[in-house]
Amino acid sequence: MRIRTGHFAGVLIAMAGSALFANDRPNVLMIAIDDLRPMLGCYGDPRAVTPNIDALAEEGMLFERAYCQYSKCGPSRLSLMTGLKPETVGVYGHGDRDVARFRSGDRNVVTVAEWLKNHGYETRSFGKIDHDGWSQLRDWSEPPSPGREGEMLEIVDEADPSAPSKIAERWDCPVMQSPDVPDDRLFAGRMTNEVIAEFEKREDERPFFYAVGFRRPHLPFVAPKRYFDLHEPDGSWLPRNPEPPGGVPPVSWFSSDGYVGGAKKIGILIPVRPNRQQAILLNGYEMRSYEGVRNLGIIEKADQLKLQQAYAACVSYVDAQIGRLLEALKKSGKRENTIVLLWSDHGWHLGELSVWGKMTNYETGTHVPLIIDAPGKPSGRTASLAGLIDLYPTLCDLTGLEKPPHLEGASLLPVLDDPDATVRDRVRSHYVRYNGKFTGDSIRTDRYRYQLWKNSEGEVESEELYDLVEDPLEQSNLVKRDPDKTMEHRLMLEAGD
Ligand SMILES: [Ca+2]
Repeated sequence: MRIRTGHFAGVLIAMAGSALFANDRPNVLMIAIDDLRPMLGCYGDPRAVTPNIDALAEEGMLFERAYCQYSKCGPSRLSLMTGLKPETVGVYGHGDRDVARFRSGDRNVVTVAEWLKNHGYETRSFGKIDHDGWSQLRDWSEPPSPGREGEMLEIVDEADPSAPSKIAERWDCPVMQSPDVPDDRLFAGRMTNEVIAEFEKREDERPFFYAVGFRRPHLPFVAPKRYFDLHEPDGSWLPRNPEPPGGVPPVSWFSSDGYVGGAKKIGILIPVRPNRQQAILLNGYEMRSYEGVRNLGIIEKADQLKLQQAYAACVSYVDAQIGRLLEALKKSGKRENTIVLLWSDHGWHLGELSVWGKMTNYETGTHVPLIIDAPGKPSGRTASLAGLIDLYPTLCDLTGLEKPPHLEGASLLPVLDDPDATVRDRVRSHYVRYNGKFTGDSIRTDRYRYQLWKNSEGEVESEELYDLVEDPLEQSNLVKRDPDKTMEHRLMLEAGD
């Protein structure tokens, strides 16, 4: 069943909001983790060592079925911050032209940060919140503190790990490093120190909205050695679905289209329409663009395990920083009156469906961790469907603010009050390949995932339906076997939401 917030309920919420004085509103600590699939203990992943996020999940509400609206950093974050669907924003790239288009267009709406700022909040941004270079000064009470330019590519000097870290050259950057260095030799530790110092010295009377963005486990997988030592991958870590579903064209699962130019420079041609075997051998080019991974061909199992260990190490490293952050919040005396919100911008394939990376509309590409710990709300877990697009209206409700009229998501407040409640019967994800040559739309419903890819002529390139109860690994496309269920989902997808 789909529940819509009626006009009357909206008026009540707005009235409740206006009765709150600005200084009585709860603080918000929003923790963003880059490229984190739900490889967390609290999501039941036995590979994870994440005690601090697990503890936060115990205190808050864990959304078992939360999904991004776009499986790539910039568009996903723009959607979350603006409360608009990626296809409404219309920005799919990370280039200067894309930023300029967003800034100059009528979709440059009030973001959730600016909305809170306009309503009396001190708003601050640390690390990666918007995509690098995209932050809007008007959103924040002080200029964002993103770290050094290119901080994503932070590595240590292998010859002298005790030297300050440096920024690697793209395409020459090692895919992983495990230097034996203190946590704050690397960005996540340094940034956490900075936020903790702010908590310690803060005397501002206003409620705060602190947005803290960790850049790992995004590639390159660099973390202090002790976090690597926490993990000993074995064969059980390898994906059970390393092959794409049979008969499904590469357009749906081939995620290397953003790397055509770079690959060409090293003599590798990435075709627009590879056949299945070519696509498998070239898939995951985001990762292949780093040093230490083969440029072509299936990643060997021993290397897969090393990559998995490195990814898990980065997750544990970030988890440890989140523990420090939450401890500092507690010490500041503000924990009880602070909403803590934790999300990742999209999922990440660790070899599932031949993909190493993001940029698919499958479960693994779109499923994200989402935890909301709000004062006065019960702790628990919910199977209610949720999207990152829902966070803006949810934060409005939790802080007692009215919602700006442009929002396209649904407030998760009913679910925070009752984990059995639902606010949506589908979550939509969108993806555009080769600058618009192919566009994919997908919906996750209670039981199924449906995908439809079309070319720029509007012709169907791929149509897929997976029963996630019978086939959670998305190996068996039901489109031919179950035309009725397929049509039902196609109509739902085309109806919008
Ligand atoms: Ca990302």
